Amino acid sequence: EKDNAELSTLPPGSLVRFRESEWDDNVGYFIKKKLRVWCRMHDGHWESGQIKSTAGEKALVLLSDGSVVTVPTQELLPANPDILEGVDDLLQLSYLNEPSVLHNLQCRYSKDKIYSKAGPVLLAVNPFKDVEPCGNDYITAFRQKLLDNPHVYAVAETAYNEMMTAKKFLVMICSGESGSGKSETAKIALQYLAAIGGGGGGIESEILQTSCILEAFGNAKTAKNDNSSRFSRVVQLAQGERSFHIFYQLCSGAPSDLRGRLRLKKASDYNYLNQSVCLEIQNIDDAQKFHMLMGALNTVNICKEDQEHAFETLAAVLWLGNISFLVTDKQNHIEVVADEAVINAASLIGCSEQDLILALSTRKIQAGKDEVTRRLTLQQAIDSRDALAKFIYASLFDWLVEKINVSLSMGKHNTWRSISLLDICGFESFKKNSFEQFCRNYANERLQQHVNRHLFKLKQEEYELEGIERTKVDFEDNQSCLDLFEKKPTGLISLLDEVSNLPKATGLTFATKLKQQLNAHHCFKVDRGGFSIRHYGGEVLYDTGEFLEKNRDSLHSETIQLLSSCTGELPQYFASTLLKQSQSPQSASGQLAMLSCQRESVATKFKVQLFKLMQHLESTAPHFICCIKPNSKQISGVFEKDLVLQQLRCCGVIEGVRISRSGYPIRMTHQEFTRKYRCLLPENMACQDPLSMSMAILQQFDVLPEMYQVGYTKIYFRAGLIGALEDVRKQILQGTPGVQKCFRGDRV
Ligand code: AOV
Repeated sequence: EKDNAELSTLPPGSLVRFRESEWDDNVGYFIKKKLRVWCRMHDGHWESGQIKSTAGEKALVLLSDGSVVTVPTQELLPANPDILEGVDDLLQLSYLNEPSVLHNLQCRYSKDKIYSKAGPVLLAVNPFKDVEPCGNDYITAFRQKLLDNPHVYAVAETAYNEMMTAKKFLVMICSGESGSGKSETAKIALQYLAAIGGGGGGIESEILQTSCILEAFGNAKTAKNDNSSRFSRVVQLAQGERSFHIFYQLCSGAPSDLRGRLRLKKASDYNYLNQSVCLEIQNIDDAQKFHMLMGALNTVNICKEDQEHAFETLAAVLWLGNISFLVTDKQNHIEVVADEAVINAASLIGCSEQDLILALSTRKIQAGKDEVTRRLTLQQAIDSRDALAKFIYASLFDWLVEKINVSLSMGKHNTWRSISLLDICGFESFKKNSFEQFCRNYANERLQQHVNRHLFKLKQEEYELEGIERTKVDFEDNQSCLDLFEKKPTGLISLLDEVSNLPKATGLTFATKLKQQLNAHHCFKVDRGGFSIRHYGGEVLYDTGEFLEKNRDSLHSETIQLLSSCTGELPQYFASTLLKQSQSPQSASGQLAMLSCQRESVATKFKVQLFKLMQHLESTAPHFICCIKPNSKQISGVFEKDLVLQQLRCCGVIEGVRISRSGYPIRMTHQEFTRKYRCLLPENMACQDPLSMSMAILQQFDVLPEMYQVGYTKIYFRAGLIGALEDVRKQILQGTPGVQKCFRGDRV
């Protein structure tokens, strides 16, 4: 009940009678004591200040810029003492509210400290320039434990040790939004692991070179990231974006004999590339990148013949995109224009022009017992051409990964130990969200559950190990949002598949179906032109407009048949792999027919892959790295608080921190605690073992037992306690007379 002036004259016992409610972040203590605060301004941003006086529900606050404002007390949150400014681990903060967390990260970022910890999670704020020291010297320093600051190397080192000692399967999970630095972070981790685990047999450079290859084939320029890991982008591009780098690299870097064999033109001559009016990336030389790629393919031992096959396949995709159609009747039926695009595409995949034309313009349909051939309409033909191009490209990518894996594992033993690096697409919310965001956000919802459950488990295990009372650690599980997606037959994915199978259905049909079935679900709402979902990272509005087209996989038996009859080595291989994946015991032609009707929708395929990934993750010990994008301009030195806060919520950092702080968020070893606070004890008491001394300090201050737990090696506190002890310590160190007097033992 006393203000600062009285505080210093009271003896410790009566001075601090800790009550839980007083330590709540939002009420009481910090206002009464006029401590430093965060003050929420009209526009929602937080300013730091000091309470000057209070009257009822209002406080007069002196802001750090010298101005004074009157604010409702519910707009105030406690700020941390100076001593905690820029700490390595957010959990060391006495107050873990959002402005404090943001301030800490910004403080570190301004000093080029891009890595911080949030308990077991490493936070990496994208510097958009080279900052944190990397390279061999630092690898050695982390290996020899000479450095222990938060760093990707430290996470990789812990994971490596765990793998070697506990013989475990490990995974390092990089999450974060597009352009936040996941791939770069994964590469830094890979660099460390390759250096310490390569064994000097040359595999290090092979492994590192794989990034160059995978990026060429798997990455593209987007509005958010010049080098974004992407999919499905072969046939459709948004303004200002590019398709996969490899196409541009090939077009500008292929030597003339290869150009001749592939009948290659400039990138601007291909429809799949020129539609977005963006053919180059600033400061990137595609031709030079092509030479680096050739070097990488050689290092990884992809033979010349296979390289040639891959380039042929890429050129075939480009030529397929140039195939055009002529509408011949009122029903919109088409004929294929037999121009150089058809000639070149057919020759590159190894089929006759006539077969390619037939596959792209007709479809066989079962009418009773008979099979009739129907001509395709313009839209059907475009879909069928694009589906073929997408299938060929996706298969090429899988084939390449397989080749790399075979090459890297050549002559090496299979082992029971592994570290996986997961570089997952992050949670996304744009003004307009479609099927892609639907899939991404669903995957993130699953991953988030994995993270939360793991952090929760870690917390429980730690309490048990320390032998302290079992404390109920609550956390918000997102199972009901996952049910919204996965439930059969009334979850979003089942309903989407059901409607996608109706030939005449539109986005509106889908929206109506959802309204009928899901309106009662608390995470779901029918909303402007679509629906919205309450994700753990915030509400996202989805536009149902293109959902059905994107979900259908319109690869038909004609196209599969065409590929399997091709003489080109890769097209044939792609078709046979597809057939092998189908479990049907029928003849090849029977299988083809079955396959085209049985092919799963994109959403279902995605769900199956996600389940496989989750299964793998369940069996591995995870290490989490959460990447954060400090600004949307992709430049260094700018820290936009709102953007960062949004990501901290989306990455689940705030929730993770909440889990870690529920129960007793602050922990210190007894040694650390007594080293810091023994000055609070009268001299004659400061001579015991650390555990007893910790207890003595707490008793001296009459701290209520429910505010702390004493473990075998550590002491755990409820939020806010350290902030108060710190205030008293500061006064003692500053020699405030009343306090000194008290601590000399003159108890009242
Ligand atoms: P992402 O993986 O999270 O996006 P990237 O790893 O591609 O993001 O990073 C985007 C860009 O940020 C890089 O091209 C670098 O310019 C810069 N960058 C990121 N991390 C660092 C770092 N540690 N040091 C220096 N620069 C960095 V996506 O793949 O779009 O979801 O799909």
